[in-house]
Amino acid sequence: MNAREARTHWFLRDRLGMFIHWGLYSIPARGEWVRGNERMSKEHYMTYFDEFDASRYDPKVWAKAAKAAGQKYAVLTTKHHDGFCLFDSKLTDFKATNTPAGRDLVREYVDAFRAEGIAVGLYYSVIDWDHEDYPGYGDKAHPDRDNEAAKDKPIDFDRYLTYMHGQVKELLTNYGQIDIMWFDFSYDNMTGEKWKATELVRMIRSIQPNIIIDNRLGGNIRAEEPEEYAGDFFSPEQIIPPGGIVDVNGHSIPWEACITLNDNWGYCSEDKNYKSAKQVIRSLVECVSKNGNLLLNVGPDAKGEMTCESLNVLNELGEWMRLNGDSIYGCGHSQLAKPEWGRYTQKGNKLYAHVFDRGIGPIYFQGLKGKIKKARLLRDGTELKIEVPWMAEEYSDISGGAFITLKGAELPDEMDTV
Ligand code: JFZ
Repeated sequence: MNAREARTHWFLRDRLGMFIHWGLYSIPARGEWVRGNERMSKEHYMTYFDEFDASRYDPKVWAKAAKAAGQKYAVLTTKHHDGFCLFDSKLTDFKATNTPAGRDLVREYVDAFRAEGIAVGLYYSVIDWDHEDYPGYGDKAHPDRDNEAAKDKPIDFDRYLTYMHGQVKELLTNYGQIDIMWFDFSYDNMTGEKWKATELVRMIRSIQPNIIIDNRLGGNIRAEEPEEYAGDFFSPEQIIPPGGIVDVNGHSIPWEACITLNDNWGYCSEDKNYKSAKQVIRSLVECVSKNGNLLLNVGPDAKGEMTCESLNVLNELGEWMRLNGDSIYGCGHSQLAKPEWGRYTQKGNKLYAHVFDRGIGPIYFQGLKGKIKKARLLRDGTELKIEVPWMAEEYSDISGGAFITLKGAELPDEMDTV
């Protein structure tokens, strides 16, 4: 087992996490890019800082929702691109402790999730629209991108790097064991050593030797010998890679699809385009069947509450996970080809058949004739009959397969019958 495999073992077993995007942008409620997208002035944005009171922020409630949903780890935006810190950084005044909230909100998050036995991850944006030494003018991602006044302003990017490294050090020193460091994100020439990434990663691992890091500091995690900063897992966003993620030699590497529940990461009051629990469950199964994880996002509102729609999906997901979690945790890709009626996940010699879609009659398992010791309905343990319907032997194309019969009462769960 190499170092990355040892570090990511728990992560690949746990499979399902909660992503949380929350900050000042939750007040205008037009998504976490609102300051950049609307080229909002600092003065305007400070009106949100002056009113941010987090009055219904109770991360114990979030942690209980995550736990009930079957989520085993979480990742919170400690600082997004806007530069606002939910934690009590000594290196800036632009932080939650200076708002009406007046508390270190990261501390409460870490304590609450850890108390529920959920692994703790910290999202940290290396992009920073607030820091005076972060390049603004001309940068397509920056609110000051076409602000002429910013054009000739000299910046000292090394000062920003000292600040950024210093904040990461604070996050990894002041809150006990941190399980995931989730950086966001490199682009154009702002990548790799531009962030002094090797030095940064060495510092991180010296403080938190077991932490896992995403791949958004740059580098090529798929290479034969990835850079030291290339990360422990690949983070595709809003897509599930059709063939999973493999390295240059075709070996599976750890990955995690991060997916929004509606069409925004940060709270967006008008966005009601929520995915159904059925879509989420089937996407989770798809990830696991391709050796990947699902990091499911919620965007709590200005006061700190998750939306009803999000909580409803998490509830339904949790009910399905309670009965069927054995087909997710510790499971991965099966050598068997994807069946017509759904997907397989596998753990050792146990094959989990996720039946999404079937017509009438028994379910066909290609290539498994004589190889199935027993078959059970996962949700309640009911015995299922393995049988060969009369005449089946006469069809050569099914001669190597086995059939399992579901009786009327065992017919599909709306989400996924396993
Ligand atoms: C980033 C953020 O900009 C976004 O607000 C959110 O936090 C998300 C999880 O991460 O979005 C990205 C980052 C990288 C790419 C696309 C969106 N990319 O490389 O294509």
